[in-house]
Amino acid sequence: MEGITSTNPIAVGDWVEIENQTDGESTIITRVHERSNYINRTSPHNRNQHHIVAANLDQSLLFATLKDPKTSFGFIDRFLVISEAYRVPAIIVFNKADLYKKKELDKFELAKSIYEPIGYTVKLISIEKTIGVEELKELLKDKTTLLSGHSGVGKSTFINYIFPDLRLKTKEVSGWSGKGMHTTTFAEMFDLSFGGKVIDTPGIREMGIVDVSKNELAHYYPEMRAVMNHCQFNDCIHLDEPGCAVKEAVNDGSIHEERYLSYLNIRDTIEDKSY
Ligand SMILES: Nc1nc2c(ncn2[C@@H]2O[C@H](COP(=O)(O)OP(=O)(O)OP(=O)(O)O)[C@@H](O)[C@H]2O)c(=O)[nH]1
Ligand SMILES: [Mg+2]
Ligand SMILES: [Zn+2]
Repeated sequence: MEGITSTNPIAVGDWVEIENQTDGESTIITRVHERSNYINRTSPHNRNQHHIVAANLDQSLLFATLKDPKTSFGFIDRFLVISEAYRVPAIIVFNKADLYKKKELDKFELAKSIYEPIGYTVKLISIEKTIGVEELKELLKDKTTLLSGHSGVGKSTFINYIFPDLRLKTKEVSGWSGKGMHTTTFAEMFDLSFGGKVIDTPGIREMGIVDVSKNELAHYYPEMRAVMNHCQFNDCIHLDEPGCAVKEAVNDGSIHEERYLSYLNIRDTIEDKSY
């Protein structure tokens, strides 16, 4: 894609070949093996650059919280679109259950009712109170897993739970903004003693979508993908075309309205380049 460059030609998770230099001190990377997949997003510093978050992933755990800080469904949807686009299965984990009152628990139930029927696993955990964390740990076995989410949602706290000797830096969510300061500053991969690898990453504020055009966005909503071949026009973009199966499904409630609204929202934020 013209004008777009990657800020990191090598990402965590890449398999590389190295060569020791004759000086006996330095090592150079001579080759990066082809990636089975990767997650790419716009660089937080420059919209025209992209940043490969990680490569060769079996799954991603999206850490979300409904309190301190709040993760919006819009953010979750952007993350899911990216995961679909790069074919990385995503699991949504709501952490800090110990802080949830009725309002947050209702919100969690709503999330479950939106995301589970369309194929995503949704979990409620509290690392603080050790609720649900053992089961989550089991999901990591023999897989390479990316941990993602806003800053302050507990990604490093989860890694510390798995590796008690590691003592990664974690930090209280800063009070004034409700958003955590970024405590983890670079992506790092850890080998699990029971098989598999897990990658801790710095918190993300915005999931900038690259490599997805306006017109293919609906393909990355599994529930839309499932019905869109019944649209009257095969170039239907599900806005207000006649005979649109997606709109029909939204009207009869089989596609959740929140998801359709997020589709419209995300669609608006995608710039059409040379597609
Ligand atoms: N109440 C509560 N606090 C938690 C829980 N899990 C983590 N925290 C706290 O949340 C704060 C942020 O946790 P971190 O693990 O640093 O968050 P992070 O996602 O790694 O943040 P970045 O590295 O900035 O992306 C810390 O003060 C943790 O102790 C939980 O289950 N309940
Ligand atoms: Mg961290
Ligand atoms: Zn349609």
